[in-house]
Amino acid sequence: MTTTEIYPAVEETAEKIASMEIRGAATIATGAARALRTQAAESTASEPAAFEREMRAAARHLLDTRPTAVSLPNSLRYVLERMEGHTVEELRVSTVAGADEFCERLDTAQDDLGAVGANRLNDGDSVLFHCHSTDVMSCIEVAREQGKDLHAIVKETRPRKQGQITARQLRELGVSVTFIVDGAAGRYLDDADHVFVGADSIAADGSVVNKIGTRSLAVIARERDTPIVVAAQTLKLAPTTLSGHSVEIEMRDESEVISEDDRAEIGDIEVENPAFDVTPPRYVDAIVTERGQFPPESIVVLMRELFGEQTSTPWQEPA
Ligand code: RUB
Repeated sequence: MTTTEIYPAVEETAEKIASMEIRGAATIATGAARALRTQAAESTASEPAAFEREMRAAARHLLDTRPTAVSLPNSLRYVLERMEGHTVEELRVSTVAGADEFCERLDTAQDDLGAVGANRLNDGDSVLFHCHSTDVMSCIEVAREQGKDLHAIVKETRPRKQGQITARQLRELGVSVTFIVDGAAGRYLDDADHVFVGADSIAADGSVVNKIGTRSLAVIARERDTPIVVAAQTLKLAPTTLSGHSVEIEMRDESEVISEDDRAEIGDIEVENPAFDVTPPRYVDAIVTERGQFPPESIVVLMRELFGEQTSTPWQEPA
């Protein structure tokens, strides 16, 4: 194979991420790390430079799939920064080890985060959920292990209805579920003790980028004094926002919102499908991470500690 070709495992993972068969920021990050691992393990490159070029090309291919989830570049960065050695074999071993280490750390981080988030929940509490987040589910899982009885109000989360995944997993954890359409959130917030949401990216000013609808939910939750908790591993911190960059909001296909037939029947309309929105820090009570919980305004301190001021782009070809 030529040095710029993408291996089938990488191609397949990229397609699954783009089509959302692999979805949710943490799962996207693990999927990408595993794809790099497979490519490293199976590479037939005979020269170290060719191996490195292949790995960078694979990372760039994965990077282009979903622009908002910062866990994706953070995962690629973690693996590629650990690729080192003078021979193909050394490069292979270090890259595979980097990918394995990334997936293990992510698992541990999610468990640790779950323990912090569970501390916010009391026996008998009602929690309102938006979309589906594995970081949020980890909090609920730990709370259930602690024997806390919980009730869930689950928003459908149009257009892809990931609320159904949340509802199913909550039932598996023994949580009673009231399933509602998105527009009913205001009414049901009166019954909720907390709102729990995940994040795809968190900016240096504490703004939370998450599934579309999070912002309006946070605004009405604030109006009712219902605390809104964001469960997000530090993998979701977007280091480029430290230097003034903003997080790109992914626009998805209009077919997720309306069928071609319905659209034709309505007449000439413009359809837009932003996948995510930005919730300003003033609407967020706490960001729960594996390093403890933080008021959103202080997340920048953690970001500097973890990433420093410089963000590397190891997938780019050296000049
Ligand atoms: C999913 C979504 C989730 C975050 C966090 O969006 O917005 O809340 O990704 O998930 P999509 P996790 O379905 O478009 O990927 O906690 O699992 O990383």
